[in-house]
Amino acid sequence: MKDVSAPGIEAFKAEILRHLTYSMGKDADHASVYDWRMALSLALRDHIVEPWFAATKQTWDQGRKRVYYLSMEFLIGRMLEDAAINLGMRSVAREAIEALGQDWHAVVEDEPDAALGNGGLGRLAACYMESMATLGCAGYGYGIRYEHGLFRQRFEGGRQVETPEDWLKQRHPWEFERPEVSYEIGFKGAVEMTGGKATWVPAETVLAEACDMPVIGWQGRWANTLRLWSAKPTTLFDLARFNHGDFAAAAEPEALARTLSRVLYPDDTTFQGKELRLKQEYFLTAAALHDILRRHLAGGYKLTELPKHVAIQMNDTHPAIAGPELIRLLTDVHGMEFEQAIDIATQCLGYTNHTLLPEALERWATYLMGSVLPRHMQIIEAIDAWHLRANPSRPHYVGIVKHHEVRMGELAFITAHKVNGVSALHTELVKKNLFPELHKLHPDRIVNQTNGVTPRRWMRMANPALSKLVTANIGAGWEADLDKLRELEKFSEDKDFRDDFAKAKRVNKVALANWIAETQEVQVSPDALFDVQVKRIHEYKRQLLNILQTIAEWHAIRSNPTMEVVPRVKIFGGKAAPGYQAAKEVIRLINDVAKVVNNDPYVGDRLKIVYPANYNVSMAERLIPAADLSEQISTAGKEASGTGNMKFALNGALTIGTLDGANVEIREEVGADNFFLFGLTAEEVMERRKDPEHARHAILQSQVLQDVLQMVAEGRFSPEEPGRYHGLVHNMWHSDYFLVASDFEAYRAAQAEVDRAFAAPDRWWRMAVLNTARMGFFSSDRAIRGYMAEIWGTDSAL
Ligand code: GL9
Repeated sequence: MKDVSAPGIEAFKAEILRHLTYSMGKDADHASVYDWRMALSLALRDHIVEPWFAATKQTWDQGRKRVYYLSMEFLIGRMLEDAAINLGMRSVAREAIEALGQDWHAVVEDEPDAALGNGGLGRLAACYMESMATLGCAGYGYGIRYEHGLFRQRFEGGRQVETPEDWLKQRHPWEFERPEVSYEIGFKGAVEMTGGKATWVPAETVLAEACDMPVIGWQGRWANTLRLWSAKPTTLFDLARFNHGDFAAAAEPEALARTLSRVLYPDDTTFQGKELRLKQEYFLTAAALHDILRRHLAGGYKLTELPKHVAIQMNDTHPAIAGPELIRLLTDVHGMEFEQAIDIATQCLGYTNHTLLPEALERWATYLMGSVLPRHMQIIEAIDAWHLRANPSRPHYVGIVKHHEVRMGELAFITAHKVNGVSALHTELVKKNLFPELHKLHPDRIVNQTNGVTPRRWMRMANPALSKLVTANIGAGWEADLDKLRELEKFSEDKDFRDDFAKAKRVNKVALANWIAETQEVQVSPDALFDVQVKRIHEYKRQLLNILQTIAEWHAIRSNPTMEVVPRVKIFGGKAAPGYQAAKEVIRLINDVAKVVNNDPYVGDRLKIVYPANYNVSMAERLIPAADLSEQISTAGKEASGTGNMKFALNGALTIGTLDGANVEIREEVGADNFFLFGLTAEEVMERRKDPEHARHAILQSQVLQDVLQMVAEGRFSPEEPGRYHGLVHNMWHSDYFLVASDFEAYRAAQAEVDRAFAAPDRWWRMAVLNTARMGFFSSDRAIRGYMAEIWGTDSAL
């Protein structure tokens, strides 16, 4: 799709060369890939600026309500190709750079991933920013410009080793620094009371300095801003100390401040309670709220009109200090009464819950909250007391402050007018298990917004082969109207179309097989079934179930060397939180098993295991379009939604999965016949856990599982250290909280069904086509429309 305003190739070549010369200071003969990438990126960026200005101006002129998406994580990935596609300039950009003698792929792949997030939650924020821009929903993302994003992962002897990530080592061409936009953010100190008026006098201050990244929507019709804050010292340099020769101490204030935006916390689903993390959360939130109020007042509006102009979405509880901070600004700084302030704050705020895992829920010790944010601690207590006054039937064990802890979930719930879960099942569990009492007091507050993914990045950009096929058969336009994919349904019965669909998949599989051969010291055949599980490594996601079944498969082939099997490549990808030992053990086991299986001459091409290190957005873009089978096998009730599950099905992979998160809705949409279901339901899981010996009972019922565990325990995959997995196997027999054993046989049976389906190509590709055809619902455009209508109260500017 070519934008009307896109330049011709010659003109764009000139734009690239101009940037190469005047922005990079290089001539074409001496330019490196990096120089060319920068020149191309800057030339593309120029084309974003006009629609960006126009959108900003229109928002001001129309006095539009703006949406502010507050998130500690934005997992953006690469920007170059995404921007080119949304501008309708990919082919112009490619032809121009090739005419200048450069390799398009080399230039695109020179860009480091912006990895300012851990996983699903951060990637969701990035997809939502893109959809807001596509839909003309005026808004800002607010986040932290981490100097170091998520750590890099390497394997040493099969073990995960973390090294710092360094995306800002090179210049980042997609941002505009805004040193003039900065706010002083305070910490600690004391609260002074004068005439019933509270004033917080912080003991430490840092500056939050803005850095803007434009986010361009599909066809360049609208652009929003992702504003990321960097921490800077308020006093640059202690000159007195410097003059006394104490050079290190002189730089101390600067070093202290900068640690605030230095690194992203790599713990995805465990809460740590560290002071620096609380400071980061407040840093983001306070900077955002200062900016929001400044913009509101600059529009000439009164603070009582805030809910008419401002919607603030809290992405999980990480920015949940927004309620107390907004109330503090309205009362302490602007003199509003407390009850009016809380009313206004609540009308502005929305809270998205992303997990039920108890270990993930943020609960700050009151002594820590009271010391880092003394005034906020008072306000939190006032909110809690106010809520109890307004709801005298509230049970004594319910509330924000309990057992010397501030519960951020309850705080976010009480200060938001809407609370949403991220899949139908998850939302029901939020009502029933997470906030049952608050839900009873506020029955209209909890709503569902099932997650979605942007089809621009996750199909159009990542899967050109399938995109071309789709457009050739149903025409253009599906990218921004994903329900249009339904028109593919009728082709599921068309043998020629199915062949073309399979061919598109094969193109992607060949590309992946080549990349694997180049980078992983393994050869895989594109004729094998590509079975992919990529996501954070976590016990509840059950990579262990997958690898144990893989061992069973290997053992079956070994026991029967002439057995005919459907050849499989088991592909794993994902990082473990650095302190999460159980997850790291699973990583090591997968790598140990891979070493044995891949070098087993009896097995040959029938089974391979590939685990490329450092899974990230770019690797996802490579793996997902090439997958035949998508593993979504979490213990039911644990995965809030999942979004990888959506990307796979959209790209024509079939899902093997449990009734968990959005799997439930995916299965409803694509049809039960086109989904490999197995395993206990969320209710059955709870029932099963009542038997303290559930693991032993399940293992005793499966000879295959017993054999597998025996091999692992004996050291078949770790001959140099036979006892390496004693602990893991012991835990399987005696605890197995995530019910790997209980679901093992059902999973194996579902995998056998997968084999049968794959061995019947007509059946397989019919199912695959129907998956792609029926995934329209999972566009992030649908999700954002839901937020706009049901939570933000905004409409499209387009
Ligand atoms: C998560 C859930 O675990 C996922 O199921 C969900 O799809 C995403 C987005 O809603 O949110 N919650 C959470 O804390 N993470 C999620 O992925 N963790 C990370 O982002 C690593």
